[in-house]
Parts: sequence; C-alpha cells; structure tokens
Amino acid sequence: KRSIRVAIAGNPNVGKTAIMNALAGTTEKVGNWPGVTVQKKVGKYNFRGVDVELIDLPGIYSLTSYTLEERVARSFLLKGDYDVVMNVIDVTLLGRNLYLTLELLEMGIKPVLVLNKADELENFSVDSKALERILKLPVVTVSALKRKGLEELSETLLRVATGGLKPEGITPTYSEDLENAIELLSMKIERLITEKNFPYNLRWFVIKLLEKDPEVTEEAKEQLKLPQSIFREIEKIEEFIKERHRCDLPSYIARERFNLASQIARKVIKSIREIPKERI
Ligand code: GDP
Ligand code: K
Ligand code: MG
Repeated sequence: KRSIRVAIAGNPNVGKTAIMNALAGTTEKVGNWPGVTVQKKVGKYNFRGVDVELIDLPGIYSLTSYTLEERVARSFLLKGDYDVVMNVIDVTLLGRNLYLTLELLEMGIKPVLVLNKADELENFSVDSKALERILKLPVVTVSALKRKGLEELSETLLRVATGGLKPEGITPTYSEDLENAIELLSMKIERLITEKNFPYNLRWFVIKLLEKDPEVTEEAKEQLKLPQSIFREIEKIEEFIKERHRCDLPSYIARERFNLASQIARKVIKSIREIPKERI
C-alpha cells in the first residue's frame, strides 16, 4: 500500500489534535462533516514511503446517537472508509476513556490504543503490555507534548493498516442477565435478516436496540421492517431488568460498560503512590 487512512477517535481533550500536529506538523481544515457544522480536519505526512492521512473525528464520550458529534463519528466509523482506527486515550483518565474503547470493540472495530499524556503520570504507571493482553489490541504509550512514542505509533498504525499486524480484539462481555438478553434477541433477529441488507455487527446492533438507540431503532423499524414482536421482546427484557436491577435498560447497559472499563483500568494501573480516586 502506498497510502493509508487513519481515523482518530477519542474523548474530547485527550490530545487528538496535538497528536495530529506532532505526527503531521500541521493540519488542514477540509470543511465540515456532511450535514453538520462540526469542522473536519485532516493531517498528512509520509512515513517510510507511505502517505498517511489522519482524519480527526469529533471528540465523543460514547457512541450513542444522541449528540451531533456522536452521530458524525459513528456514521464515519460504520461506513469503514479508513484502514485503521486510532483510539486516543488520556492515560490519566484511563477508566473513563476505556468506555469508548469498549464501544468500538462492540462495533467490531479493533483500534490501535494510544495512551497519550504519558508525561503527566506521576503517582501511577500503566502496564501497557497487560492492557494489550486484556483487550487483545495494540497499545502505544505516547506524549504528544514531549514528542515521545511517535515513531512507534506510526509504525504500529502502518503495520495494522497494511495487514502485517491483525489485532484480535475482545468482544466485551457483561453480566449474565445482559448476555442472556443479547443472545435471545440476536437469535430472533438473525432469522429475520439477510446479509445483503444488514451491514452491521449483529451483537452491536442488538445492544443498540436494547439501549433504545434512536437511529438504530428507526432503522430496525423503517428499513429492516423488524416485526412488532421484537420490540415487545425488548419491553419484556426491560421489565425484567427493572425488577432485578432497579434501573432502566439503557442505564443498566451503560453501567455494565462503565464497570468493565474501570475493572480493566484497575488491573493495569500500578500505583507508585496512593492514587486519588477521581483520577481513575
Ligand atoms: P483533542 O480535543 O482531543 O483534540 O485534544 P487537544 O489536542 O486539543 O488537547 C487537549 C489538551 O491536552 C490541550 O491543552 C493540550 O495542550 C493537552 N495535551 C495534548 N497532548 C498532551 C500531552 O501529551 N501531554 C500533556 N501534558 N498535555 C497534552
Ligand atoms: K479541544
Ligand atoms: Mg481536537
């Protein structure tokens, strides 16, 4: 391959723009994302004879479809017009940032994880090798500010984009109640769809239906014409979850993801001194 496209996903303020500038020198504005007022920026550079194009997605905390930024980022990620996704993480807020990583994995995306702001680590360190093993994704620790780790980052992006390195990526799994619900609904929907009109990862689609995601729910009703029985099933599942866990289904799923993200963070954070709770 002579050129590769890298989509940059991450929470706001994790250093996406800083990394683009550090890698590419400058970024250029290429207008707005389609249909919205969110600005689109790209950065271009050459690494070992390969033209690399970096595409800055809007900063997002989650991949629901409630905000404009989320819809723009999500539709870009779903269309797949890139060779690799780099998921930039503020390493000082690892647990919170891994929430989005779990959502990317749910979509079937296997990103390169970039732990940025490594220069800010004072009271703890992060075992990036352990994180690699847990998520089965490549992890690169960098500091855009100090220009550290950039060579390894470019190298890793290139290897993944050209197929030399194939991240396995885990499928995040949650509580038994949630897993049972996902399985039940997946089985019912699988029988109703054909591959031709269904471009999504089924598990992701089912989780989004359970989350009452507006875009996915509308698509399920309008385009896929899933029968009423599916939506009645979702209501039944919600009743069950409400009774057992005393919260609505979307909040329950968010909580499960949040719990898994912080569990993983706790496993890989090595305390040098006592860690203030709010930083995890
Ligand atoms: P974006 O919203 O993800 O594009 O984040 P920005 O690139 O705008 O950076 C957000 C803030 O984090 C800015 O104040 C940057 O100066 C700071 N920042 C970015 N990278 C680093 C880094 O490696 N180390 C430190 N200490 N700060 C950084
Ligand atoms: K910013
Ligand atoms: Mg930015």
